[in-house]
Amino acid sequence: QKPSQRWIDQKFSMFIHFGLYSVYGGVYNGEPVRRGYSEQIQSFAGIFSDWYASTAQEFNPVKWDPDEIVKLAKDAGMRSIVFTSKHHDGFCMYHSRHTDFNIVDATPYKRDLMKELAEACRRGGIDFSVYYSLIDWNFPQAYPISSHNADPLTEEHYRFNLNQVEEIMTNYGDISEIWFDMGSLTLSQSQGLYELVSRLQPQCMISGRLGNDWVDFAVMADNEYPDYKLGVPWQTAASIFPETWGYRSWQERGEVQPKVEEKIASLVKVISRGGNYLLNIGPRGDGSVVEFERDVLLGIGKWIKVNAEA
Ligand code: JFZ
Repeated sequence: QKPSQRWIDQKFSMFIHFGLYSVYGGVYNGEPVRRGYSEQIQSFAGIFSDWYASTAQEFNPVKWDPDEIVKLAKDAGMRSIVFTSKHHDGFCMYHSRHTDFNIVDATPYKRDLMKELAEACRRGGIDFSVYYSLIDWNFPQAYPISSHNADPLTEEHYRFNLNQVEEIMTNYGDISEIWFDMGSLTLSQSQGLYELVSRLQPQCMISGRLGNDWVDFAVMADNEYPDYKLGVPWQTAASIFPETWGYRSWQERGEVQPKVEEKIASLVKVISRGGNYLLNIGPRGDGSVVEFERDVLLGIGKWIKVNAEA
């Protein structure tokens, strides 16, 4: 069953970084935070956990429209969406039973946004996948905001992750891949998570970041690709600008067309070497898609229609 041929055939997918950090948009106390990725603003701006958590009361993404997102992905020529179920801040974009720090219980929005996206993908005929951070700055035993993101998971934190991965793998239909990120795991922790996912969803492709060789595909950074034939399927993940994945309000974006050409070149390079290209968008805190990012995606889709579709 694995590697999933369906996954290998996706070729081009949408990554979405959307979470509580999107409300900040890379700004804290009225100042742009220039260090680090904007999705990690809590860490890079040194925001106290209780202050950061209280931002949830302002998180009301009423402009988020999952069917529009799916339409954008399809117009771009993408065949799946990988969504941040939980990033390092620990905020869950789905209704978790294992913490209140989630979009249903902690925000005025009160809706399971991830479930609505999964359903929109299904309606639109594209695959749905999740990103899941193994580190969690909101979890009491998780060494919150360590200067290095690689502290080992305690037994209790590991159990918490297992519980959350179980609910994600159970309540959101078919999941094409799970993009585990960061965190140092022992051999048996990597194996435990791998076996849990495989038991619940045998077809689900598991990302290289789970570690200890318990992986189904390797992950490369943008403009990286293996220069020899890998023994495993692989994917290249890229953001529109390398400085951030989450929304950054003060990003200098420039012209759309050169960016379209840059990303088409990456896409062609990756696909022609047998990889999958995963290109990110970072919606605003109100749920709207940044026009520049939308236009880049539509530009790529137009090129694919003219040049690559049989
Ligand atoms: C990780 C996260 O820390 C980051 O916030 C974002 O979610 C990104 C997609 O994943 O950061 C990485 C980790 C490794 C690489 C790039 C970004 N890498 O190997 O090139």
